[in-house]
Formats: sequence, C-alpha cells, structure tokens
Amino acid sequence: MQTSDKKVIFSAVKPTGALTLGSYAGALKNWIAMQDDYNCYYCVADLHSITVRLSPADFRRNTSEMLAMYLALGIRPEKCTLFLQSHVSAHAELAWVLNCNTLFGEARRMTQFKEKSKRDPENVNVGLFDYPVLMAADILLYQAEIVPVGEDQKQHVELARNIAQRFNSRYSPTFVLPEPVLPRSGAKIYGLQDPVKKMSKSNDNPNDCVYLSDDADTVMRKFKAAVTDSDARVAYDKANKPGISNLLTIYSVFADVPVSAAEKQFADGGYARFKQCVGEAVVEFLRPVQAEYRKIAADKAYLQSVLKTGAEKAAYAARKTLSKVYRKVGFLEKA
Ligand code: AQP
Repeated sequence: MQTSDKKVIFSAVKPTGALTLGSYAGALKNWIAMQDDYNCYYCVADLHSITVRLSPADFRRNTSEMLAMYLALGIRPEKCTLFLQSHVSAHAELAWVLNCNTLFGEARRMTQFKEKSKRDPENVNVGLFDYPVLMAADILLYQAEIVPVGEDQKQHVELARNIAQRFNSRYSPTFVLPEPVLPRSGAKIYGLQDPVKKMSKSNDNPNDCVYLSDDADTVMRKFKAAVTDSDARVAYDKANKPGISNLLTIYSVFADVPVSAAEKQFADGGYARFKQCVGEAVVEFLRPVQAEYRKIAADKAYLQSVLKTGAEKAAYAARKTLSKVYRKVGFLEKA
C-alpha cells in the first residue's frame, strides 16, 4: 500500500501508437519494479498525443489498449495511482501557469521539438512546442522526486526541474525538484532497420519496431530481418556495430542478463543463431503478457473502474498542489 513517507514517482507514455520494446525497456520495466517501494503516479498521457494527427477512433483505441497493456505487464492499481491525463483537469491548468514561468528560449532548445518539427514540417503546432511544459506540469503536480524515463526524455525532466526552481525562487518553495532515473540497460532502444535512430511507436516502417502486441511469428520475422554488419562477431560496440549492440541490449532487457554476459554467451556463434535467440527471449517474455492482455482488454467494466478510482486519487493530490500554486501566484480564492 502507499504511504505518505514513500518518495513520489511520476511517469507516463503517450498513446500515439502501440507500446514498443523501447517503451518497456526505457520506462515501463522500471515502473513495475518501483511500485512496491514508491508512491507511484502512472498515467496514459492522452493530452500529449494530440500534438500529432490521429483519427479520433484510432486515438480512443490506442488509449484503451495502452491502459490494458500497462495492467497486463504488471502495473497494479492497488499499489499505484493509474489514470488518464485528460481525466485530471489540473494538468492543463498548471501547464498554463508554468507556461508563464518558462522562457521561450529554453523551450526552443528541446531536442525532441527540433527533431519532430523536422520529421513533420506540415504540423509544427504550438502544442508540440509546449509539450515539455505540460510534461513539467504532469510531474510537478504530484511533487514527484523521481521520474523513470528513457534517455530521450531526460532533457524534458531537466527542464521541469529548471521551471520548478524558477517558480520556487520567484514565489517561495512550492515544488519538489524532480530527477530523471534511467534504466541501467535499455535507456535507448534503437530501430531494427535503422539502428542509429530510436525505436519509436509512430515510425512509418513497422519492421523497424517491435510492438508488445506483435505475435510470435511477427517478432521472429522482424528480428531475422534486423540490420547488422558484415563483421560476423557478436560484441558490444555502439559506434562501429550499432545493430549488434542494440540486439545485445534488447536481449539483456528481455532475458534479464547483463550485456557483458550476453556478449560471452553469443561470442562463438554466428549472427543467425544470435538473432534467433534474441527473438525467442522477446517471444517468451511476451507470451504471458499477451495472454493476460486479452483477458483484461475484454473486461471493459474493470478498465472503467480502474480509471475512475485512479482519476479520483490523482485529482485529489493534484488539486492540493494547484491550489497552493494559485494562492502563491495571487489568484483570488473562489468563495
Ligand atoms: N526506443 C526507446 N528506448 C528507450 N526508451 C524509450 N521510450 C520511448 N521509446 C524508447 C521511453 O518511453 C517513455 C514514453 O515515451 P512516450 O511515448 O511518451 O514518448 P516518446 O519518447 O516520444 O516515445 P515514442 O515511442 O518515440 O513516441 P512517438 O513515436 O509518438 O514520438 C519515455 O520515458 C521514453 O523515454
């Protein structure tokens, strides 16, 4: 059970598509491991998703499927607060206050904004630019000390910390300063076809990415086709052997062994056997998760009840912080 003396954690994934091996390695694996020892707030970040164009039907499906997948992976609503971001209005409300305490220049430096603007120049909307400020609101509302994220989100957590520091010194101590926590292995999983680019759920090439919902044949086919090199030596060398290094990292995350042990295990075999073993480790991991997913996804009443309880718990904690912020800024209290 949660107790108030536990450190607070916040983390989220946005339902722009189905969860990938990268989402699990970078974030969800840590979320699950931390549930017992921390007061965890985990959410499906649906507000963040509308910075990209999604049909309402796909978006709704992505959101429900992501929630069911969180539960199937082992996120326990009895141990943490699990909710949808749009169900707690304080996220958008705090974001506005934080917007007015964020410098345009610091938001403009965000790497993800620059990369996403380049990838889709037709849709560089203000929401995309403002995304890290909403993310700061997500974290600061719950007074989170720890934010388990993958490498690409580290810069956003650092921005949240800077915004909190600025607010605290402008008004008075209000927010806990958050720290990003990265996994030891798998902080950045790369694409199987392009192993120098992050594996992303919204990638146009489905072969670059393994989804947690992929069936065994698809997983094996994608690993078999993974880009490697002509060196025929299984060794971790990110600069010169990005494909093999990425596969070693994936094996380490899903077989739960250190990369150095995986390197030794496959040192004497060829690439074909190695790829086969990486695929099998992922398939073995996914088998029980997908069986659980099918049960949970079919139980709409259960999913609704998880969201209702989660929204109530999250809204209560969020409102406490937002009221404090409103008072400090100087908004008159509602009679
Ligand atoms: N490939 C990855 N390796 C390690 N960690 C990853 N994460 C995402 N991809 C990888 C981590 O998962 C968390 C949730 O990320 P998100 O979905 O909210 O945002 P994202 O980082 O933009 O993820 P995607 O898959 O790349 O989404 P799209 O395609 O919509 O932009 C974060 O902690 C992230 O670091």
